[in-house]
Amino acid sequence: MDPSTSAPTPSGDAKKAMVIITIGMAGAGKSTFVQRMNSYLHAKESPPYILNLDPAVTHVPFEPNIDIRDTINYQEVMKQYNLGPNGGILTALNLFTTKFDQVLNLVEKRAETVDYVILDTPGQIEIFTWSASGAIITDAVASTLPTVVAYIIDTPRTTAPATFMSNMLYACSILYKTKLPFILVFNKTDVQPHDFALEWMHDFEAFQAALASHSGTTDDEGEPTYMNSLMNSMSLVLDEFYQHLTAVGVSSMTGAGMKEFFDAVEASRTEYEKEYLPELQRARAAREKTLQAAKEDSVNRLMKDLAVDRARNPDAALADKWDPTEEDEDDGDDAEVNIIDRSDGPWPGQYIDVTRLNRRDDAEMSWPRPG
Ligand SMILES: Nc1nc2c(ncn2[C@@H]2O[C@H](COP(=O)(O)OP(=O)(O)O)[C@@H](O)[C@H]2O)c(=O)[nH]1
Ligand SMILES: [Mg+2]
Repeated sequence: MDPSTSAPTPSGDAKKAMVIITIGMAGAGKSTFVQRMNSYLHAKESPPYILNLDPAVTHVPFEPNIDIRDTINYQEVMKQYNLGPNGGILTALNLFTTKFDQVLNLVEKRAETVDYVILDTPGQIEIFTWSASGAIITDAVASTLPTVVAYIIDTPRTTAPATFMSNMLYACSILYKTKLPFILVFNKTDVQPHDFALEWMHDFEAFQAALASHSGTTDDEGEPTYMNSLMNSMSLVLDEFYQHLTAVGVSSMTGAGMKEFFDAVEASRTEYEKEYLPELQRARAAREKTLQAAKEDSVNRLMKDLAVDRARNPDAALADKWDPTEEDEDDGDDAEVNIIDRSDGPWPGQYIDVTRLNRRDDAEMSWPRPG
């Protein structure tokens, strides 16, 4: 084995699988990119473990190991909650998030045998900028395994400076929300090379020049429009954001740039371990400390109340004892398990009864909960 790949991580275990979360606008090419990663990794004899989190997709170009569509019927969700497509996707994902501990359990088990776990997500980017389920999913995944966000950009459709900026602002808000290592993936370079984007990112004056040369940037008197001045100022703000990013150009169609992408992913592993992980551990320790203090405080108060109560009512206290003959009322409703790991079937995609399969693991089901 290559000694560099078996180097222990700071936590002391063997090298862990890396999670790649693809995020981006609808049509940017997330699913095609996931398929490209899939075939690239298959060629390297390191097949990834793939999760499809898009409940509304009718066809995915790859065979996911876990598919939200096996658990949640998005059409049914729209009907039942009287929602349109956007609300339907969001609600479907929220429902799926309630089962995410089971998903994570399956992922964690597979993480010992695969090098990469890949998440394909729906195009509703709001999920990752403000919805609870997006944050729960990214936090849960990232507190379990080294994680990187691959932000997919439709390069041919982002050549207008204003579109470019709005796409970068989305990326920016996801970066600051997740705080995870982040790779900008300029996709579709077979149609449009991404050098213009790199130039704009490295040189804000070049971006401002591009902005000024676009029509509609000056008003009737030749003064810059409000939008134009706003974007000029924002390009300065984004300059700081660009410092923290890696950008690669790929074509999911031809496979160009995939090696550079995976080099960036490996570099993110170090960033995750050096920056994200210590921060996570600090936050976790602080949370545990306050939780412990709160627990002790409430136990103390309870004991005090109880003592006062018993002193006041000695007769009642005598009768107030646990009765061992009383029925044990366990409704057992947590036993329901319906996340399907397709790769456990004799052949991919075959339905299997995981209810029985996973029961025995329920006892050890535990994952660190975020926030
Ligand atoms: N030319 C070209 N088209 C692409 C590339 N990647 C994706 N597409 C096309 O872009 C469209 C949207 O892709 P899809 O993967 O479904 O996007 P998603 O909504 O982000 O999952 C499809 O028609 C793809 O064939 C690429 O690298 N080059
Ligand atoms: Mg897709």
